[in-house]
Amino acid sequence: MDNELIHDIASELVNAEENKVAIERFTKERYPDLTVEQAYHIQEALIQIKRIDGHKVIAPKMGLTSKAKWEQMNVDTPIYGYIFDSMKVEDVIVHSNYIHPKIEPEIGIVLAEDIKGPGVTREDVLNNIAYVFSAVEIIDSRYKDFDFKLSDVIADNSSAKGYIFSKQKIQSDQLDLAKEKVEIVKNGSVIATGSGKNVLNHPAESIVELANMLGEQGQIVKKDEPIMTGGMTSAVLIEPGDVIEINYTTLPTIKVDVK
Ligand code: OOG
Ligand code: MG
Repeated sequence: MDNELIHDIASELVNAEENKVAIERFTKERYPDLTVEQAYHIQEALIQIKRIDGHKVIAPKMGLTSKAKWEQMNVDTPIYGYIFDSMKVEDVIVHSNYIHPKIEPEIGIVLAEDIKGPGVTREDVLNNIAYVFSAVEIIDSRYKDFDFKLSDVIADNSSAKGYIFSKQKIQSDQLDLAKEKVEIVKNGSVIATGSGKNVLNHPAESIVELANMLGEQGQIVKKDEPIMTGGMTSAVLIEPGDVIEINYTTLPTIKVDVK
């Protein structure tokens, strides 16, 4: 796969996002043998296109880190992508800005010092947390019906499209990240529950995976970046008019309306 083709596939994904028209996954007919390595090259090209368009990378994010997500998406390998400044959402999700948005409750971690894999351990991460926060990720796969294989979703920047972060920063000694529970309340009913343990047994393991995956590319995980560790429940489709409340045990509640 040459650089021109990689760039063209990345452009198709960016166009799908901009036009809000989902496309067929690449592995279905056009590139059935698309590898994970090629997919990360497409993701890099996509990030580059977004940068040239004026979007600023805020942080890497992890995805597919819980059994709930593996079962929902039929993919069982953690992946990473990147979030941009332009993806920030405050109190209202404007449904018409998306193709078919879903939300996921996540635990966010900010590191105190840069770390570089491979060889990073859970202890390394636990001893290096500046603070934690609650997060809601809005995912919006550029593929029809969220139908993708691992390589497709990697190329598509792990379906990233939006994020809401709690304003409050919580010190990590105020809670046990694995025991932290969450519930999604949609229009007054609890529709999903999960916990930090669902995320690779401990959300710090998600940062371990990230550091070790990026380390293989000679890249570091930087301090001060707000990193989402992956959905704690399966993702939930949202519709205009929905009133959403995400309640955690200790982390701040996040409320959002869908218009
Ligand atoms: C891929 C994105 C996964 C997560 O938290 O698991 C992700 C998808 O499910 O569309 O962000
Ligand atoms: Mg996510």
